Amino acid sequence: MPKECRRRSSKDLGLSGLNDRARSDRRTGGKSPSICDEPVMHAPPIPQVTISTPEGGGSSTEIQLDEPADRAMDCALRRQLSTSSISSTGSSAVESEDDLLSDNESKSKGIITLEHLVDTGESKPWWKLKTYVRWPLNAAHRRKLNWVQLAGHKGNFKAADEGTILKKFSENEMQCFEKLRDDELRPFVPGYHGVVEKDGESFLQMTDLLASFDHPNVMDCKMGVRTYLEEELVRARERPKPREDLYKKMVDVDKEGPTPEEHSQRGVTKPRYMQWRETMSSSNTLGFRIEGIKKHDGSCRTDFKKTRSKQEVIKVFKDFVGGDFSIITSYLHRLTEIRQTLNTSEFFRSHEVIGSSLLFVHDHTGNAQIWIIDFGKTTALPKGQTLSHDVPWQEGNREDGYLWGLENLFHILGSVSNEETGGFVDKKNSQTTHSLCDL
Ligand code: I3P
Repeated sequence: MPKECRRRSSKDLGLSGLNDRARSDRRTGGKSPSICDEPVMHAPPIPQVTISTPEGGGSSTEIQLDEPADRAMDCALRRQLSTSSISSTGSSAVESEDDLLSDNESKSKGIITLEHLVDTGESKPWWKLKTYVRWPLNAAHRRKLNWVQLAGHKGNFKAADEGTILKKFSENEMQCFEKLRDDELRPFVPGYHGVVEKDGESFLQMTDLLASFDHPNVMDCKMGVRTYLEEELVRARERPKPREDLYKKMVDVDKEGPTPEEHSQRGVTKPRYMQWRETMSSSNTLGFRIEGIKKHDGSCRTDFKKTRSKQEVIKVFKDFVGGDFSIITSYLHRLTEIRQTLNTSEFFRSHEVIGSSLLFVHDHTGNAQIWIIDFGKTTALPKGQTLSHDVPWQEGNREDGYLWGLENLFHILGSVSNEETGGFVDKKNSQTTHSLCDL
């Protein structure tokens, strides 16, 4: 079995479900970049943070994998937890610092399984409808199913009323959604419908972004050069907590990853792991990384931890659109809108955006959209302070490299478009995209 089928990791890959045929009836219906061998832009220097940890480590315990009953279940339905935007513990009406900073391995829940909700037509609680099934399903069976694709910390999502999903409550994310209601970015983020209680827990109710798609293809790109909060660094320095689960994840990808000290204590701290992830993937070099892809046929890949170069990223994008380059053009239009809106958004200017993703979704009808998702670690700056989002991070300046990553993403997609169609023209700006390599 290929590795990508056994080990999966991604964050919030899809916000929610694939819809049955009935719902699909409502579906909505010059010169451009060259490909360079080098990263599109030079990465801003990322200060290396080495946190020495006590010999023997802290309280690392093995991550608890939540295996489904049928271990032989089709690999496409399983993936390893990678991340989540926020706490997965408790009902958390008020989020603690621990929740926000999330360096507690108890929050990791291991294998994430796509949970299928069998549409029996009866009104049963969501959890009674949950079942694990093989993919691909035969056509008749598939029509009966909606699934909710869970990612991030296990249990973070639940099915809700048609067209919406529930995400585990996070004070931080809720505040972001409240502010985004009045911000120019509103059309580019999931619709927010408030806080709801279910089974004694609080959730944020959000629009199901996949509801208007028929068998969507979904890609999650985590934005920014930095995926951890500055507070996490400070805390790891003051109270280093080596984690065995992160050590194991590191060794899985690269046996040489841990330092001799980390090997001997079989643990790495959260920021150290996050920095390593950024270096192994394209976060540091391109300002974004591919976290996961789910295709319309149900296949799922999250083995992108070492997808680093521009060429590798281009290859993944080409495969994602399956040769339909008109989809790339649609994505470029949407990215253009997002870029323009970010430039004028008060929310964006006044927030450090960490761990947020762009969710790419398209289907066979040509419907293609991108949304900005996951605000669990997006934090407001002190009043009056703003970020430019495109200058190098230095500890203390809270810059996240978001716009820098967006620019690279834009030019990489432009490269793909150029190969096939001769280029994407950004009509609003009356110019053709150029790779920064060309300039
Ligand atoms: C995870 C990823 C997540 C992070 C999670 C990591 O690694 O970096 O962003 O969650 O920390 O384990 P990977 O992608 O390699 O699986 P947060 O973004 O919430 O911090 P966690 O284990 O503390 O949840």
